[in-house]
Amino acid sequence: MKKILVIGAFGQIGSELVPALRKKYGRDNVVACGHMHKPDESALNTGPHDFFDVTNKKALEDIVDKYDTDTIYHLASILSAAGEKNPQLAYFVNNTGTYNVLEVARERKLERVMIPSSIAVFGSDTPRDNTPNKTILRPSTMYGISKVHGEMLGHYYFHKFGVDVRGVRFPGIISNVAQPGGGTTDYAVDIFYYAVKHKPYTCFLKPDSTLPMMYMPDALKAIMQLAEADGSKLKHRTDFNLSAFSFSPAELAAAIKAELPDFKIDYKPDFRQAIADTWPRSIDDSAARAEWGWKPDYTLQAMVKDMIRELSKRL
Ligand code: AKB
Repeated sequence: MKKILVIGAFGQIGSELVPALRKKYGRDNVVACGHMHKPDESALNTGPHDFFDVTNKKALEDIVDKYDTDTIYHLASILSAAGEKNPQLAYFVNNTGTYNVLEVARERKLERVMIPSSIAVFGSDTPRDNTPNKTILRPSTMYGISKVHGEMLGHYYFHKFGVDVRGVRFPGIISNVAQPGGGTTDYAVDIFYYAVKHKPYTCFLKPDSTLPMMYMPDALKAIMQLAEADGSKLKHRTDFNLSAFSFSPAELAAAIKAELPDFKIDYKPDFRQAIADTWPRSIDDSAARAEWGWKPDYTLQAMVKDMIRELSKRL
């Protein structure tokens, strides 16, 4: 039976990935590990959990041994906007954390390591429409640089040491459970919290700033499907482009207005606009589709309806 360690388990993706993994592999086989995010008691009572700092290699080794780990999902990362406020911290946490995970996986001969990447690997030299899998990677943020580093290091550990490292380049992720923290795409989650409370929303990106996005159930499906994919069929490893839908703030606002006609939005772009301006508008994910059968379930309209339904129940 698999013994899975999720690092960064109480962040935006981890908060929903842990329950999904527990459903599939059993409650006691998935250990939720946090450091900076401290969840409430109800989240802790759902299964095994621990706290440690992934930049401390000895602490990581101890946790991997303690839980007899064979698979790691390494989600701990400082995102694009937060990383631009403290690039030194983003460099340290993102690069050292990934290096430690790969080193421990090599030394302990772990079965698999999942390290998500991001559309932040792309930069202003990259084609912005239908961005290919293999293209120019010259990001403008420390977060993007650390994700390029993670992809390349993962590739190196696979070819040099046989560590089975896999990863997808996530677009902005929209979810109704945990809120993201410090990303350029966070507006696409925040906006729903205002809309269902019938409050006007001020968006930090321009109305026509189109970015690729995805609903959380598709993001979970992608990472779990890639983890289970037949390795012999994978030509890529750590850098699969993924696409679901793209929209601008104005298009998202219109889709919300179709459900909640009193919703109002205005725009006050800040430093995050310069980051968004270097990211793709749409993504070519044909490699993921061909190599492991990726296909998203949610359209923009289906995501908007579901977000409003779920948040209205809770808020
Ligand atoms: C961010 O905005 O930094 C993240 C990402 C696209 O990786 N959501």
